[in-house]
Amino acid sequence: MRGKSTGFVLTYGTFDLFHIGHLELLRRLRQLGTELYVGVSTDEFNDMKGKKCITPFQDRLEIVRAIRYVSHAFPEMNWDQKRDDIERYSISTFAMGDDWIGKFDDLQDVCNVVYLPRTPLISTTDIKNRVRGIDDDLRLKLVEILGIAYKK
Ligand code: C2G
Repeated sequence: MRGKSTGFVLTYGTFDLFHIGHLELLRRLRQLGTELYVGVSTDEFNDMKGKKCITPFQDRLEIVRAIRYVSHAFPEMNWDQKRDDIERYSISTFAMGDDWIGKFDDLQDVCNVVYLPRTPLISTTDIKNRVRGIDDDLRLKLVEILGIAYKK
C-alpha cells in the first residue's frame, strides 16, 4: 500500500446545499494525499438512493469543482463504479465520513480505506428542516396575528 500522505485520494457524495461539513471533509481528505478526486452523485443516482436534492447535479458538480482542495470531480452514477474509479485514477486512499464506517471495507484489497469523523451539528437535512421550520413558525404567526388561514 502507498503511504498515507502521498498518492491520490477518492471520495463520493451528493453535496446538496453545500455546507461547512462538506468543506471540512474535503479539506481533511486533501491532507491524506497529493490530489483529491470526488465523485458527485447524479440526480438519477440520488433517486436510486431515495435522496431528493434541492441543488441540481450540474450545479453541485460545478460547486465541488470550484473547491480549492479538489483536483477532479466527476459524476457518480451508481454504487458499483468505485473499484473502476480507483483503478482509473490510480487511487491510493478511498475515504468517506464515518456515517459510512465499514460500508466500503471491501475495497481494502486495492487501496487504503479511511473513515473520518463527520462535522457535528450540520447536515443538509438539518438545513432543510430549519428552513421549513422558519416557514411554519412564520405561517403560524400570520394565522395568529392576521387570522388568515393558510394551506400547507
Ligand atoms: N459529511 C461530513 N459531515 C457532515 C455532513 C456530511 O463529514 N456534517 C460527509 C459525509 O460523511 C460524506 C460526505 O460529507 O462522506 C458527503 O455527504 P453527502 O453529500 O450526504 O453524501 P452521501 O449522500 O452520503 O453520498 O457512494 C457514496 C455516496 O454517494 C455518499
